[in-house]
Amino acid sequence: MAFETIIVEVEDYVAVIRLNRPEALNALNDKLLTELATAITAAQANDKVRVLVLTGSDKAFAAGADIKMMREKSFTDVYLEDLFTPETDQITRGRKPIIAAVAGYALGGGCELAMMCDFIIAADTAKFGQPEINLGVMAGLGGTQRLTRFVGKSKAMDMNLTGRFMDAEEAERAGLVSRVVPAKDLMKETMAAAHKIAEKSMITTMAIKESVNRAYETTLHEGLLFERRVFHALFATEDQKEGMSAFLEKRTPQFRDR
Ligand code: DAK
Repeated sequence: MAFETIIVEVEDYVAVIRLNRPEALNALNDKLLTELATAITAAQANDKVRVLVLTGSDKAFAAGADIKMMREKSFTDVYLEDLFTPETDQITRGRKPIIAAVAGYALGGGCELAMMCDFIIAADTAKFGQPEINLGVMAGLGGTQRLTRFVGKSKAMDMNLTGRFMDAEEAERAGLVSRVVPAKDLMKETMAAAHKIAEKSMITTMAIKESVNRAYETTLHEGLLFERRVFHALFATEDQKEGMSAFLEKRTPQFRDR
């Protein structure tokens, strides 16, 4: 598939999707989000893909939604268009894991896009922020919701109200990113994580993704119940027998997604 604003490569069961609007620091516009949603949906449906990686450039993962595109829009425009909603619904709907590999700026919609992924690996150059307040608006794709769940109320308020940027070290301390790596190693480390996940049983991978995400949608009691039932269900798979047998026989498991 030919895209203009993203680059997609599939290799060794990992789809790498790179945002590619360097002239605007990968700012998100209709075209980019439509292409991204299309690419992610295709990767989710592709048997040759087990894990997705979303990344940007050394300078910017994405510097937010495209301000030029938004400047002249009215309430009626954004409300009736439901700008970005169908695309982001599509991006977050998939069952295979998506890792965000973030270097440089991840601001506004860029930070929110990274948070739509299952986890974030940050280069030591990464800078996260919700600076929409400086534009006379506020976050609209999760910056007051997902960010609050990740880093807590105090820091989410701080980020959204002051518009300040958080560096990678602070982001790791706050629980926004899973790890920080030197910028030159970002893709090597991210691909190593992706390949490690790609080796597992995809049934288990999907079950884990579903179960962790459930923690954000329900009470602890209901979440624990859900986790237990999914755990029980995995004993119906061949991969459970294979994984446990391989451990006891001191060999590498051969998962078959069955
Ligand atoms: N949009 C459009 N162009 C952008 C951009 C953006 N968000 N960010 C950067 N650019 C462009 C700059 O205009 C510049 O273009 P030229 O002047 O060269 O033509 C080029 O990228 C390089 O940027 P700078 O010259 O500014 O580069 P610096 O290194 O000096 O500064 C920076 C980098 C990232 C600190 C700075 O560019 C910056 O502050 N950018 C804006 C960051 C920002 O405010 N982000 C939040 C955008 S608002 C919605 C839900 C959510 C949203 C929208 C709708 N709905 C549900 C409907 C989200 C909103 C946002 O994200």
